Amino acid sequence: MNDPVFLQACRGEQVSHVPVWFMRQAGRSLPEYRALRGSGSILEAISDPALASEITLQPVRRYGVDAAILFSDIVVPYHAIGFGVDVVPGRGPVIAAPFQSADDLARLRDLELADITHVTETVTLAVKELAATNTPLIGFAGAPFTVASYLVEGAPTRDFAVIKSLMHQDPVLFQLLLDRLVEITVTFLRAQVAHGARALQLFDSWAGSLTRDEYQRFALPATRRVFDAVADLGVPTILFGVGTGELLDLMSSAGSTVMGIDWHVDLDAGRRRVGHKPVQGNLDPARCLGGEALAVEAAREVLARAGRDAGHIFNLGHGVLPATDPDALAAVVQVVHDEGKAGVR
Ligand code: 1CP
Repeated sequence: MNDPVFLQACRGEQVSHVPVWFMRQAGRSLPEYRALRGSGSILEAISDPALASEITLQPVRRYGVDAAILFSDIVVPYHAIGFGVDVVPGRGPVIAAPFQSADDLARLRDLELADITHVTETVTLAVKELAATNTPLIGFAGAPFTVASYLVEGAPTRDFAVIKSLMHQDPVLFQLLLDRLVEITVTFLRAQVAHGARALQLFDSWAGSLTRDEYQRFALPATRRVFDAVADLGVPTILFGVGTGELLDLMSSAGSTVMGIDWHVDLDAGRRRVGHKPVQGNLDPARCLGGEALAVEAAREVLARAGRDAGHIFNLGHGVLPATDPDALAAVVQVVHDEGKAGVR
C-alpha cells in the first residue's frame, strides 16, 4: 500500500493533494464526542481504551482527514505516575500540589510501560481500525517547558509568573525539573510508536511566553533532547507552539521534521523562518466560527500563502474551538483536498 500522503508531506515529498488534519479534532466540537463522553474528567475517558480509541476515530470518519491524533492529553503521563493531576472540565489541568522545591523531584519518578497500558492499548485499537483506510495515527506529548508550566503553576496561567520566577531564581532546580520531564516524555513517545503511531507531535503550546534567551537557555535544549531520543524510530516529528513567531528559527533547530506554524505568522513568512522545512498550519481557528463559506474563504488564503512548494500539511493555527460547526471543518477538508496541490508539478 502507498505511503499515506500525510507522511509523504511530512518528509517534504511530492504529494497528490495537500493533507489536512486538525489539532483538537477529537473533542468538544463534535456532537458524537459529547454524546459518548458525557460529563466527568477527560482522564476517565482516556483510561478506557475502547472509548478513547472510538473518540480518536470519530473525526476520521466524519471529515476524512489524512491523519488521526490519539485521544489523550499532555498531562496523562504525570497523572499515570501519581503526580496528582486532574483535568477540570471547562478549565484544564490542575495540580493538587504544584512543583515547588527539590523535594518534588522525587514525585517525578520514571514512567514505566505498566503505568500507561491504557494508552498503549488505545493506540493498538485505533491503529487496527485505521489500517482499513491506511490513515496514520499521530502520537503526541507535551514538550518539557509546556508541561513544566502546568506542574509549576498548578493550573492554566496567562502570565507564567510562577514558572518564570522559578526559572530565574533557581535555574539549577528548573533544569533538574526539565531533565525529569525529558525522560518521561521520551518514554511516553517511544511507547506510542512501539504500538503503531506513525508520527509524533510535540506540543510546546506555551513556548511563546518565553524570550529568545529564555527559550534558548531552557526550552530548546530539553526539546532537542526529546527529538534526539526518538530520532532512531524513523517517524516524522512535528513541533508546535502558539505565539512563537519570534522563536520559529530557534524552534526549527530543535530537530523536528516538520514545524507547526500558528496563525499569527503568515505561512510563507513562517516557511522562510524555519529554513524551508515542511510546515504545518495555519488557519486561525476563529475563522471557522462563521460557517462554511467563510471558513472556505479563509482556508483558500492559507493555501495561497502555502504556494505549491512540497511539504505543507494543512491544519489550524491552534486547536478547534468548541463552538465550531463541524460542517465548516468538513468544508475546509474538501477545499484543501480539491484545491491544495502542493508539490504537484
Ligand atoms: O473534558 C474535555 O473534553 C476537556 C477538553 C480537553 C480535551 C478534548 C482537554 C482538557 N484535553 C483534551 C484532549 C487533548 N489534549 C488532545 C486530543 C487530541 C486532539 O487534538 O483531538 C490533545 C492533542 C491535547 C493536548 C493538550 N492538552 C495541549 C496541547 C495542545 C494545545 O491545545 O495547545 C494542552 C496545552 C493541553 C492542556 C489542556 N487540557 C485540557 C485543556 C482545556 C487544556 C488547556 C488549558 C489551558 O488553557 O492551559
